[in-house]
Amino acid sequence: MSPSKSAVRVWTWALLFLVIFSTTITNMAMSEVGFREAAKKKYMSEKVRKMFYHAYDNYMTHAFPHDELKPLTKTFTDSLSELGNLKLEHLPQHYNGSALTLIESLSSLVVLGNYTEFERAVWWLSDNLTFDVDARISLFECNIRVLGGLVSAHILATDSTSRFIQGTYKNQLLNLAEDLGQRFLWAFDTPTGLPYAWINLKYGVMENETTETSTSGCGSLILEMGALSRLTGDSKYEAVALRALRKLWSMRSSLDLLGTTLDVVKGEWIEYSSGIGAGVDSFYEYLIKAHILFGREEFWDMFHSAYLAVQKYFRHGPWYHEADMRTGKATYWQLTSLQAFWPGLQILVGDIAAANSSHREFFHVWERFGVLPERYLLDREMLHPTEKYYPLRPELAESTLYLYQATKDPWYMEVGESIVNSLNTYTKVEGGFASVKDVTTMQLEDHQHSFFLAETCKYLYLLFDDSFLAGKNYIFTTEGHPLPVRNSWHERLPEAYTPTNWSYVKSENQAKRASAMSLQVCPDTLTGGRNDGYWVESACHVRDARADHMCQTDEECGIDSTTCRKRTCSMAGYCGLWLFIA
Ligand code: DMJ
Repeated sequence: MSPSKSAVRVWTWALLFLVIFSTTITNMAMSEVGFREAAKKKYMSEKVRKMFYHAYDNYMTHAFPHDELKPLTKTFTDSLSELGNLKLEHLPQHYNGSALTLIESLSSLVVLGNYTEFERAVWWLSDNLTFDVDARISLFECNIRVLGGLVSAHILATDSTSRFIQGTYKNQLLNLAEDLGQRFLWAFDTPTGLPYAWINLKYGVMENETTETSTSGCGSLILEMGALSRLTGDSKYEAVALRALRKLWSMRSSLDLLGTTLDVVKGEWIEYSSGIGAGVDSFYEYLIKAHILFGREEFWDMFHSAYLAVQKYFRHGPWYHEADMRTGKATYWQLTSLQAFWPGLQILVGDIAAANSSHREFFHVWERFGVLPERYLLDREMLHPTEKYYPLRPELAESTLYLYQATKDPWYMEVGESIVNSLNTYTKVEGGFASVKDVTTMQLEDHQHSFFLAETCKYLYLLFDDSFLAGKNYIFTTEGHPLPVRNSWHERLPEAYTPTNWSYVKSENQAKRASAMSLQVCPDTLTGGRNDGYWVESACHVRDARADHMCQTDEECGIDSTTCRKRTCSMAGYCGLWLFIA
């Protein structure tokens, strides 16, 4: 062998060794990272599990079967009655609660894998719960918390893969849900079809009842009422909710904006200013989620127009202010804690960049105060003088979960960890978890809201342990109750929802684990009916009409996905994104 040949052979072996060595080191490092990440998830999910049970056990000990726990005094409040009414002027004399927190905990118990307690709760509710009670309730709150809690739990109890109740469960939760749904129908008996905001569960709409409601009050009923119809085979629940939603949508302005409050008898707006927070938030959420759950294009069309209008008139960088629905002019420059759900919604439509940037801002505010204040005045850079509270709301945790599911960026787990630590530091007391009255002093208030168990704990747990989502496609109601996306509930499954359409869902296994939030549901309409795997990043993004990006008119350029502004066609025939960066 010539010296040069042997030198080549030595170098080849040396190179081979180097490649194998570095691959082994990289693999070891990667499995080390993977191992650490898995250990962290385990540790954090256990921490959240303990939080849930601290809240739950204290409720069961000191408050059950009343509605919610007062954790500081270890007593209870029958808060389903008049929930959402700050004036509390109609408090009933003979109402002793409806076990609201237990109903709200049902789906969380399943997410945590505690079937024994779930089953115990189901039997207790089956034997004891009645809606024939003299209590004035908010249609919106009772729908999302009670009807949603019961319908979701019924589905979980009858799921073919469920390990419990099989055979012995005789649809008791569904019967209760139907009884409640029947009572809800009283609210819809108006000349417009828009429902009253308040009904008495025993007597229906009371004399001289207010005719004022909110956009979310009449526009966020379709998931629960629709699910009730699909489950019972009785279409009337879905029909009234759909009629109300259509009426509401018909009241939009020429800018595709809606107000915040309206009169259900006159069918006229009362408050013309609106945003994406209180009084409106879940209206947007239910349009896209109804599209996902029922596959109806009508919901997508409403959502798409409404979403574009929000991005156009409310959005200011990563923030969202309020605007007058008639003019689109900004009214209030405020961050409200409820707005923090928006990045989660943006994940469902694939607007990841926008979701990420808003989520970061909300998290900065959380970090600054330790929790998220109810209202922060953006223009004056100060807290709202009276709304400095944090009632254990879930919205930031919710968006964090959606962003993590969509990106798998471990940074979102750090955000989750920080939220968990704040909750334990500032709000945990011996008798449960207490709301924060004032974020500047961290003074507490004697109230553990039921959504802390239905949503806050659930979203945080799923962030660190998503085994509940494996092999299933769930959509979460605005109160965090899971509803499965079923072919049989779809008039037509949105094309983009089919995993094979998504080039990045590579293996069978991945496809099975993909959930609505990680798939980002962009209907096929956005792709112009094409089926070539072309992926639109954002619901706000209108695809350039010409594949080569050359254009003749501005109309052919569509809308940019991150700024949501129209692109312009340059003299040379290129769509001018650069114009907006400048
Ligand atoms: C919950 O009841 C629901 O998320 C609702 O849509 C908004 N408010 C609370 C939680 O903050």
